[in-house]
Amino acid sequence: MPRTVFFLNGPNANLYGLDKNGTYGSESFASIETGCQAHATELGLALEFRQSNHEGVLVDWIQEARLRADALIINAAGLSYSSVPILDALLAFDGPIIEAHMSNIWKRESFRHHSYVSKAATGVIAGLGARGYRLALTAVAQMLEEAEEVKSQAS
Ligand code: DHK
Repeated sequence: MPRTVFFLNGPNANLYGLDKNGTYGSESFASIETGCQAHATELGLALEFRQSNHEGVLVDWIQEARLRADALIINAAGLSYSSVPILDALLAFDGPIIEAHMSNIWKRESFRHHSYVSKAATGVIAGLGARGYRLALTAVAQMLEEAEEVKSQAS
């Protein structure tokens, strides 16, 4: 059975590619999703790629991931720096969590340097644009495979 990965995107991610100052590159959000879906298929992962501008919706999806997902990739966007509810929901998730950002958040304004999501994340990928999203998928596929191997050796 394929492993399920939730890839959750926060506020304004739907505007990627339309951003006038080019911080997030020229690729549209829909095209980024298509690339991630294709890569997930290559990796044998079932991918749920979602975006919301609403904190509570993201919290609901993280709680849904507890029941349905083996790993979680999240770009909480601007909510990364403020959302204790998202952090608390992530802390209740059992599998690997990758925090992803399109831009290098540490090269930007200081208010982007402290992410609550990082407190729950297994690892962080930032500054590599949509390439980083595909690397995050590769990383979780490897982590899930390794966990599977450890489990089968123990049994
Ligand atoms: C995306 C956003 O929308 C910003 O609010 C974050 C993040 C950075 C990104 O790089 O993907 O600060």
